[in-house]
Amino acid sequence: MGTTSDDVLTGIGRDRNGNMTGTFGSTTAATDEDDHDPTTIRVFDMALYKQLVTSAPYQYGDVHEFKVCVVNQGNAVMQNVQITDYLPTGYTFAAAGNAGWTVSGSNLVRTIAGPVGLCDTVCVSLFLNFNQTTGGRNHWINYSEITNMEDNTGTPRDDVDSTPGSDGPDEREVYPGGPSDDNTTSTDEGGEEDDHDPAGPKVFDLALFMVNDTDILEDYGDNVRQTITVTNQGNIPSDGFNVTVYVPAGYTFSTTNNPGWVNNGNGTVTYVSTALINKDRRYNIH
Ligand SMILES: [Ca+2]
Ligand SMILES: [Ca+2]
Ligand SMILES: [Ca+2]
Ligand SMILES: [Ca+2]
Repeated sequence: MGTTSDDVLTGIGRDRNGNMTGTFGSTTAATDEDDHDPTTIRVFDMALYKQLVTSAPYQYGDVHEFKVCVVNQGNAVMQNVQITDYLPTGYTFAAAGNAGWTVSGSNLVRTIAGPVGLCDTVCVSLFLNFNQTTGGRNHWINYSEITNMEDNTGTPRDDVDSTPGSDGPDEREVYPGGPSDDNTTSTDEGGEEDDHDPAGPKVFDLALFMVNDTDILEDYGDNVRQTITVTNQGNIPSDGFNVTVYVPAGYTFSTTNNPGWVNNGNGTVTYVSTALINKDRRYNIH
């Protein structure tokens, strides 16, 4: 269907006895018998996967390269496949290397002109600045999705097993490294969908701050309590940490009031914790 011999009535073929049939001089193939005309449905099915090209170790301020790929899984040549990148809190649009991408509100958009042939995969790069945030599981998970597509006549088409631009909750439940990451074989329309995929780094980042709980001292020799808070600003859990405090002149370490702390005898004291601190959570040491 759709080829030069589709609907042609003068095709040259052979009958059951092997004799030539049809009109000589026709440009159609010898196997195109005039009693046989194909009918088929047109299937529009694009999928998308996304990967972080830049490898660890990561530092805030780095530029990260992502690769976004669209895959033609249908039986029609497609064109003008529009990709939307849902920029998360921890990334900003890099100044260089992003020809073809445009800013659209808080998102980034790029159209792959194509044509994207049957079974073809077309990939484009996206460069983003990796920034520090206050922390959180999703701050560096960067999702992309197909938001529009056309067939080769320029007609916008719906997808057989996904909804362009849906950006649904189940699509957002797919995480880099998870079981549905880079999955282009899903047919779960309304679920995780094959047109939507994440990429991002694993970020391990613990922050510490210390406050005085005692504002006014009555006498020399009084106890001063200082609370230390350790915050997980990354996007993976921390299952243990050590804190060492340099005790300044003017203070002495109180062994009785500091269970869990060890006096190292060199002017420092150390607290060893095996506490699990999940993403975006904090742990107080009193
Ligand atoms: Ca599909
Ligand atoms: Ca699809
Ligand atoms: Ca991915
Ligand atoms: Ca979708």
